[in-house]
Amino acid sequence: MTSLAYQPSMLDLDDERGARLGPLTGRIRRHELTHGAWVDHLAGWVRGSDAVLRTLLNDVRWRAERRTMYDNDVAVPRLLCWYDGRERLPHPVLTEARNRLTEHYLRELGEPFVTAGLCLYRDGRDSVAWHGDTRGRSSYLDTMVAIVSFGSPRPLLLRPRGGGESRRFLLGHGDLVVMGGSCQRTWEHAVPKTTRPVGPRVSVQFRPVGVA
Ligand SMILES: O=C(O)CCC(=O)C(=O)O
Repeated sequence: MTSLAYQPSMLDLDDERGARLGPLTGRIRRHELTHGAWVDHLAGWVRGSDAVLRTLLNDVRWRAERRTMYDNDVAVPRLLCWYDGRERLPHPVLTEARNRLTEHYLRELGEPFVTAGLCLYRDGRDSVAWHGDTRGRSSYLDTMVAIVSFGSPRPLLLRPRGGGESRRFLLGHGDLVVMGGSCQRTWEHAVPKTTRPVGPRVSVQFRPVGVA
């Protein structure tokens, strides 16, 4: 799957050493939000991310889903693939990322990251509407959702439930964000559609068991 709009990362162009992760400690920056929510952000955590994108586009068994909206059956505007923690992830750097995130956050989170939800935004028409990941334990407990992004950057917007100043993180090319604390219950997030020409972006979300 290719796109004329896709611009490779300048950081990745001359990277011949394959995909690898940079350090987290001392590099990842915490943004405190309201109501006990926070977002950690680290740009370019995965080096060599364009090669990972190519593997994900070619090897993942992407699934189109449909949902009912106002009595109509509509296509979900992105492709999906879910790993429940038992299957091998589609690129070894994802397994390493999950291990490194678990190691880094274990004291604060109290449990490992296990599941991986993959979403493919094929172009600017794909999107996800405002929501919190509130299925499961995240509806009543603080938790974390870590997102590693590959491909063309798209903005992840966050806004407090009930109103207030929103935040924007442009995510692609190996960037990492971790939404933590009460973020899934007290804030919402979205990736809006855009009319700008953008290539594919894959979002990989790591979550603890029972959080969705
Ligand atoms: O594209 C992203 O990184 C956000 C994905 C997301 O919010 C979700 O799948 O729940």
